[in-house]
Amino acid sequence: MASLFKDLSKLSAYRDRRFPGTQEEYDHALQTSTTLYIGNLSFYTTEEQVYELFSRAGEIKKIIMGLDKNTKTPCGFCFVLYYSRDDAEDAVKYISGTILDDRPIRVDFDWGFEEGRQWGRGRSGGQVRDEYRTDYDPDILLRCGYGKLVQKE
Ligand code: GTA
Repeated sequence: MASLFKDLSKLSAYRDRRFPGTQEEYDHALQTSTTLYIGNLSFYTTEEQVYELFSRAGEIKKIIMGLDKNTKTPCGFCFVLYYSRDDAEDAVKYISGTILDDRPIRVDFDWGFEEGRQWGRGRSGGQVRDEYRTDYDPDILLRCGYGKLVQKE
């Protein structure tokens, strides 16, 4: 069956500024990669839960939990590596938006995991985007954006 993901603009809105190659190489990686980025995870979601959900789309090669670089604890994202591109595409199609631990998770194509990418890049150790959060979040005490606002009050 023809891939539904031929249109590059539909592959991912995210661009990793630390990708070491050209835009063309980045686009090619996104079109062929079997690696997915999963965002908006609860900090309490375990690797076993991720495995249980994502193995519905196909056989998983590896899961890498995203960690806060200071505390070394999960900080709301992970990478799922499949063996097959078709399975990765199915996961984007059918699992993105699924509620896991009360949160709608985001499944995104990724250019490929490399050592170091598991760490949050935010100044506080977690993910960059959590530092900009101003909304209420059920992980309120953990996702630091809102936490910072509360501290200021
Ligand atoms: N495939 O959507 C994604 C994705 N995200 C969000 C993170 N990763 C992703 N991979 C895919 N799709 O390996 C990966 C990263 C890294 C790991 C942790 O997860 O490649 P991070 O979330 O801590 O940092 O990454 P990242 O991704 O480098 O940050 P982001 O969100 O792109 O922000 C980049 C810059 O934009 C920052 O310097 C910040 O100044 C600015 N920024 C981000 N959010 C806001 C905001 N809400 N308002 C204003 N500025 C913002």
